Amino acid sequence: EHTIFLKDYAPTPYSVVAVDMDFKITEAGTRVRTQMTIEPRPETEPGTPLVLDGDGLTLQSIAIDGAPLMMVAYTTDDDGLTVVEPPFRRFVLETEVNLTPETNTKLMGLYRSSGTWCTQCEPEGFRRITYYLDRPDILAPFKVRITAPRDIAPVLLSNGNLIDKGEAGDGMHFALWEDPFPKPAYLFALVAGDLGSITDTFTTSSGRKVDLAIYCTHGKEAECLYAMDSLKRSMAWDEKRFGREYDLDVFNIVAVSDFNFGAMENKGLNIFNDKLVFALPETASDANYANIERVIAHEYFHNWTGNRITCRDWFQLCLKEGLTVYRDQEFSSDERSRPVQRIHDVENLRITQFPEDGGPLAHPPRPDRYREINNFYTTTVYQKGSEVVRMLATLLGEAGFRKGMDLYFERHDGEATTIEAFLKVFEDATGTDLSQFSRWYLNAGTPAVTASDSYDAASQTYTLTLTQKTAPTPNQPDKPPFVIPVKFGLIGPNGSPMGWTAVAGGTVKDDLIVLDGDSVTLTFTGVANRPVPSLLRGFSAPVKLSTNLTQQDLLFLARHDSDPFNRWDALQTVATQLMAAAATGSQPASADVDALRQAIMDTLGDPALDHAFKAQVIAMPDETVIARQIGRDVDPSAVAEARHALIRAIVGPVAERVEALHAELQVIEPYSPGAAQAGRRSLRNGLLSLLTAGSDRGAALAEAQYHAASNMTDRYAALAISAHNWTKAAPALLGDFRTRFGGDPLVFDKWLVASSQAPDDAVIERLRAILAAPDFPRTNPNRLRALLGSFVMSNPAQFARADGLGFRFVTEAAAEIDKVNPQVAARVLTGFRILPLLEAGRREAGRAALEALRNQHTLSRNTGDIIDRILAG
Ligand code: HT7
Ligand code: ZN
Repeated sequence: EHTIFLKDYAPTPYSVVAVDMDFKITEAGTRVRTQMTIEPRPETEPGTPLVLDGDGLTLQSIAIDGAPLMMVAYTTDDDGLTVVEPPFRRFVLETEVNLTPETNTKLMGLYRSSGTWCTQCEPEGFRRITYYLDRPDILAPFKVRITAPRDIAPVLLSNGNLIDKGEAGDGMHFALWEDPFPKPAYLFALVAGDLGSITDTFTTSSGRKVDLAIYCTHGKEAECLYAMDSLKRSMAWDEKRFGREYDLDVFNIVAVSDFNFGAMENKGLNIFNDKLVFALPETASDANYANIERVIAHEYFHNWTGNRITCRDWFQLCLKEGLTVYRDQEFSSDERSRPVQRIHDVENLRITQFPEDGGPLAHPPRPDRYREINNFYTTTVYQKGSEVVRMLATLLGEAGFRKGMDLYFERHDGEATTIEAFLKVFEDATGTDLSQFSRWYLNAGTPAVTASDSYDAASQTYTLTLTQKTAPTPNQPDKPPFVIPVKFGLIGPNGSPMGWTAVAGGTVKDDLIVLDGDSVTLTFTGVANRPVPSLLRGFSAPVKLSTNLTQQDLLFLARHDSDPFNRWDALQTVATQLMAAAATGSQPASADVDALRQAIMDTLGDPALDHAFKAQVIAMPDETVIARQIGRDVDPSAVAEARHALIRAIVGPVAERVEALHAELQVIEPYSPGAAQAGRRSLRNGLLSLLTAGSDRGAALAEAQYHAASNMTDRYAALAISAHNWTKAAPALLGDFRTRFGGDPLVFDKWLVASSQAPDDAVIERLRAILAAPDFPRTNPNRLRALLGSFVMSNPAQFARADGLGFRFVTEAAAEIDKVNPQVAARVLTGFRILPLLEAGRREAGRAALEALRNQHTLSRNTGDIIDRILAG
């Protein structure tokens, strides 16, 4: 099937000067009339055909400058419309199509969600609305007229500013929107429906008053207040941190229930998955609140990084996504705790991106080919893309990075540009050569960095050697060395930082080593004692670090490192190593377990550390992280068992103290989603998790907490912990939760997630029954992802069962979902990327399930592409 290559990029022969659209919406269907003012580019030859994209459209009429086109003057097919010989001057092309948004289950283009008409155009949805040059380097100002029945659609929204509205006869009304900022079609949006709203205002630093509104289903208005608060804080932060002001008179957000992604940054009209807007303490957890804040910020920040400056082509996706994730992570760090945010983001990277980068779906943050662009909205483009920007900031320093960003906004405002242009602004602003650095964008794979050290007491010399190596990835057999910023410190025997008088052998500036060759050996002189090195502080590069540090050294770092990230990481490394060893047959020595327990208890007792950080320290490594540590021939059941056994060994002797701490930490003040209270709850629930997995006391405690909880954070934690450990009470608690909240779809998702995490052998049967129930909303992406996505990604022992039942359950479900919504099906199937990691029997069972799916069904390009890449890997 057709592969698109970056090397084939060429501008279109025609540009679009302006777009006027007219939507007539009725229950019977939607008529779309589009007038595009088009002109040939200076280099275009006369007679060059105009080729417009279209997907599933049927042309009703076509005219140029008002004159209908003869049949011979144009052709249409499945991929679009061609005007054979357009005028060789500026002209207006008018087309008309009829859409049936009611039957659009792919949720791309114009569709209906709970009766509301809404759109999703990124990346290639606009061509499902009208014939167009649907690519991000075509920028034009849009005027959009919407006419619809007033009773079913009193709210009519599009991008930009509202310039007119009124009656349109026969119970119809209209609104006219104008977006003065030239934009690519993927940022187009339209909403029409009967919606409630909350409103507010924000005054920008230059005094412009912006009207803010969040639209939602009637009755949900109070649940939008936290989102509104997050929006105002985001707007203020972008002014302060990046000097970026909002540019229109209005900023609207709409929450919809059926959405393929988290949210969409359409110019002036962000559309959100409602799970990232609605929050009340009784129905949303602290994690939900933090996510809402983050995604509201992310979409708002796109106004500058994505909208004002957009991508030249979809290969450049991480130009806007990686950068915008970096910006939202920085926002969350400033609003909450920086170290806690960093740990959270790195954990997420290791659990989601490292497996992608080390498996058959690996691709560079800036890929050079794709078959289906929707399959490249990945954790590599988003999260690794952010890490690459973060490394730039580390290498250039805060001031240098800001200078580069200022130049980026100044030089490229209003353009569709590239990763190369992005790197160039930093080169020009700081005089740094970033040609080797650009490899981070162009190469896939997680570099393995190895550190080894030695100390010579006689000469007071400390030697540190760092090497890097990156394994081959699909289409990229050889990896050149990356520029790896390694932040570091040396710690003396009493736990305080150690200095040196001189260093030779490589580039060291303050606390930064730059590893840019295959290896570097640094010699530090004037080092009074043997230090313990703290390397990759703050996770200064997205690499896998292995060191020759002993467990004792690591636990020393866990106690003494001034870098909170490395304190956390040292302890996690010890736990991961012990669990990986146990899963492959070497039971940990009891002295090692005792030492780890002691370090955990000391951390818990340290009054200088905050609750949220302690919660992260005591959270035991995820099963996927342990599996990666093992590296090959993994038996996920053995991993789950080893993990469980180590938790029992750690907690057993201290269960009473842990239980007392759990009791002590109860929050009695009224609920607030802020970091302080949320941190306290996360520690308390982390303790509950340890107790439930690691002692006989936990199950009853979890049951009691479930019933006594006054907020969703505590209730859901108790439910999820009970389900995950499949306690005696778990089935009854799941039953109670379902009846208690069954009517709220977003809470129903929580029930689905908790249900999918059960470790018992009957879990697949139960999930099958849930999915097969006639009233299961099988067209809603949130429901499907809650059930299948979390099963595939977070229940590896059952998903990768030796008998293949887990694999077949998922492929059979995916075959059905693919007919309705290929994007959702494809994403669920990415869970099969773990196959190469598994022991042979499971690997073959997984492959057989995928092959059966591939051979027995006619699949979408989305799922076909994912399966083929996994099977080839
Ligand atoms: N830029 C947005 C991506 C997105 C999307 C992609 C494919 C299909 C549906 C989609 N909805 C939104 C989201 C973002 O990164 O902010
Ligand atoms: Zn984004």
